Amino acid sequence: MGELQSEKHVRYILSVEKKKDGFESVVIDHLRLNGAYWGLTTLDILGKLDAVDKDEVVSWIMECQDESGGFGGNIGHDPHVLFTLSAIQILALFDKIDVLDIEKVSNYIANLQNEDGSFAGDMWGEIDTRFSYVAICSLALLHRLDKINVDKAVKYIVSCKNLDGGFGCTPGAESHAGQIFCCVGALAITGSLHYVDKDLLGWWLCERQVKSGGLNGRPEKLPDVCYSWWVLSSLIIIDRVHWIDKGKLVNFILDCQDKENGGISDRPDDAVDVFHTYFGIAGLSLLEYQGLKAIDPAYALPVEVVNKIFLGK
Ligand code: GRG
Ligand code: ZN
Repeated sequence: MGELQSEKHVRYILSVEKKKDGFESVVIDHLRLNGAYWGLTTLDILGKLDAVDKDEVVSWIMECQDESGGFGGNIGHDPHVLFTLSAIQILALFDKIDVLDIEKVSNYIANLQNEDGSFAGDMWGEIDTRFSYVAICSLALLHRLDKINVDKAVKYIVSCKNLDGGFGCTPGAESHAGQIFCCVGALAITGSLHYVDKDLLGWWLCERQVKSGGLNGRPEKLPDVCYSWWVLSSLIIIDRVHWIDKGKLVNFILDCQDKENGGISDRPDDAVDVFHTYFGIAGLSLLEYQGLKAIDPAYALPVEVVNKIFLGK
């Protein structure tokens, strides 16, 4: 178990897939925009964002923008709202949102809203509450929520609420911790948390903690470090985080570290990846582990970044 191996995790993120020496080349070759967001946000939580070349990352991001205004996962890739949020989040980390043509990006996102309030992920039209969250979070960060019908967006999310208090990807779909994060996060951002039955949902979420201290995403499933983000952020937003054993969860996450080469895996002794390294460290930040910057549970960005955007300081 032991302590958080912060320095090793920084080195791991900077050299993912080994043999590559620069973070940027790794991002460009392997991880694309989502990966860049996971890696860079983790570095920021660890206080090491200055280890990367900001200008290089920003110009690469801008090359991922399609003429529609949306962003692709890499240069020349088709635009999708998921990558568009990652682009906005990374620019927010670097305090560079002003390089965007905000009108163009926000029009791209707003055009993905359907008549019933739901959102498509891209021009192909798949609908999922993940895309509702991503669209709402993106537009909020751009101060452009007025571009969409927020009431309808909220109504659609509420229509995905289940009798167990959780939320699914579409109306009637099973509750899953990942979708719950998306729905609760979007409701928090739009000031609509009164639609959540906090005790009922809090009960479902705290039951995700298993004997080892880790959290699973649904009943009867294995624990996985990524749910330290999806479940914990939701519990914090609805003010029920004291319903789980935080100490045991900290130990579970620390147990998933590669103590030699850095990185965090989904569960003890599995192979590490950048995705779970992010969720482990972001989870520890939510658990107020010492030495980590605080992360905002709804925007999935450091609190200081969110404060700068909304409070100007
Ligand atoms: C900015 C943090 C952030 C997110 C952007 C992409 C997104 C919005 C949210 C994704 C939410 C989601 C659905 C997460 C779940 C991911 C996951 C681990 C799925 C695995 O599900 P199963 O059923 O695995 O394959 P289990 O754990 O149930 O066995
Ligand atoms: Zn996982």
